[in-house]
Amino acid sequence: MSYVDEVIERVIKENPNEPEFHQAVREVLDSLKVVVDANEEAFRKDALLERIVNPERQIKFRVPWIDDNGNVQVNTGYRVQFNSAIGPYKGGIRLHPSVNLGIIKFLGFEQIFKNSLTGLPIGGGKGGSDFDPKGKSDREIMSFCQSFMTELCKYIGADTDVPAGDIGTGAREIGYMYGQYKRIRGVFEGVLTGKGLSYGGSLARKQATGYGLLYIVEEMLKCKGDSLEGKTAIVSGAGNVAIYAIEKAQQLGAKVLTASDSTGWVYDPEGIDLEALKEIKEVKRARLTEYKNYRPNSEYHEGRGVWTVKADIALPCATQNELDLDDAKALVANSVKVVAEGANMPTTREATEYLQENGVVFLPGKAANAGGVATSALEMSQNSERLHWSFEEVDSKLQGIMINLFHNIDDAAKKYGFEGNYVAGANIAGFEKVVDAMNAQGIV
Ligand code: NDP
Ligand code: 2IT
Repeated sequence: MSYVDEVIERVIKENPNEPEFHQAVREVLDSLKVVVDANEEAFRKDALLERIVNPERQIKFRVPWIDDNGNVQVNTGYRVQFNSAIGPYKGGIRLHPSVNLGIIKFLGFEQIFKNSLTGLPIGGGKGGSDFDPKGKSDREIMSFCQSFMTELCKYIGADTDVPAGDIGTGAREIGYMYGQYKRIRGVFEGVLTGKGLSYGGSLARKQATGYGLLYIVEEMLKCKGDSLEGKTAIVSGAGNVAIYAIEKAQQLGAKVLTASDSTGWVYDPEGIDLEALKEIKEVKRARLTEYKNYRPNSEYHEGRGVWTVKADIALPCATQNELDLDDAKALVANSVKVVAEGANMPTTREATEYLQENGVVFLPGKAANAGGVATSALEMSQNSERLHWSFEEVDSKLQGIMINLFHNIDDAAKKYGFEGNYVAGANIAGFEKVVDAMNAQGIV
């Protein structure tokens, strides 16, 4: 059995009931086979892959908080500090009832290679809780965030581990967490990113993941003599990533036909009304059913269905495994040209392979959504030098990072004989830098 297959087998055996983690490890290690096979003896001797798939540290803790009725609620908190070879652990905090250790480990594992691809000095980590922010009052959100940070603050710091937003964690939650960190630790430092602009946040961080997604798609198209101008796009999700992906797609001349949330999706033949979407989601924190009140000619559908709409470009921006084989078949039948992942692992393995086999350009999340964490690293830089950069400065750095990232994964794919396979290119390019740093630092 090859070294890669041996390690995959061990991961499955030693981490039972963590299917998303197995899926992420399998996808990365399978595409590393060509690199690992060429170095098998050295890697095996150093147990390099075993060290890559085992987090440096995983923290699980109780989060008690008091609801508006005076009852005590208890949730579980997690922080997985996966790999610090190239910098302090960096990655978001997910607040969603589906969160468990396996989900946080899959996200933390992906984050190692994504952060490496940004070219910036950030290691991989992720955290979260099974707390559900939906329907909670501001006071309840604050109560949870303060309790969560009371424990988490023992393990993080501007030079050790810097969390940020993810599903269910936006500017409001980051603010409450930051306040509690500062109160307990007594230091005003860049320990979280995605902060408000009045206390150390970076301009363009809010937009960065969605904007970065479109910058990489535009660069890929440019290399084929094409552009986003005049294209149609379908987007899933209606959160931070989806909203700013739609905004940039529209700015670059594309027409976005859909958005979705966990209850349903909207189809707007005239193109999504972004101001309406922002008001519904960012201001009112309401459901997409409201969209029809703003756009009577749009359609609202319960459940899933975004991927049945015909378009040139599909941008999954909601959650993991939201685009499966049947969806991929529908997209191919509708002649989709590009699928680029704004979310983390939104496309199942079977769907990814089907798309690639049918000539669809596929940009994996660890490359395509890296603009968010890259801009978080820019926020860290600004915090360190106690300065603020202008929106234009941050945005142009983000654009440069995404363009470089595209060429990096494109070159890696070509170098190893997988031209046009950006899954292989991203995994290989991300891995090479981490391995180099790990080798240089000895067996730690
Ligand atoms: P938000 O919480 O802002 O938005 C998430 C969106 O996805 C919401 O519209 C939500 O619907 C929908 N959604 C969440 N879970 C499900 C589900 N189980 N089924 C269907 N729809 C769902 O999160 P973000 O926009 O920040 O994150 C979206 C994705 O992008 C995640 O995969 C995240 O890991 C990834 N990502 C985020 C980055 C960031 O900077 N924020 C950076 C890189 C990746 P509803 O409102 O009904 O819950
Ligand atoms: O998945 C991700 O890259 C994020 N949620 C952003 C992480 C960060 O540190 O900004």
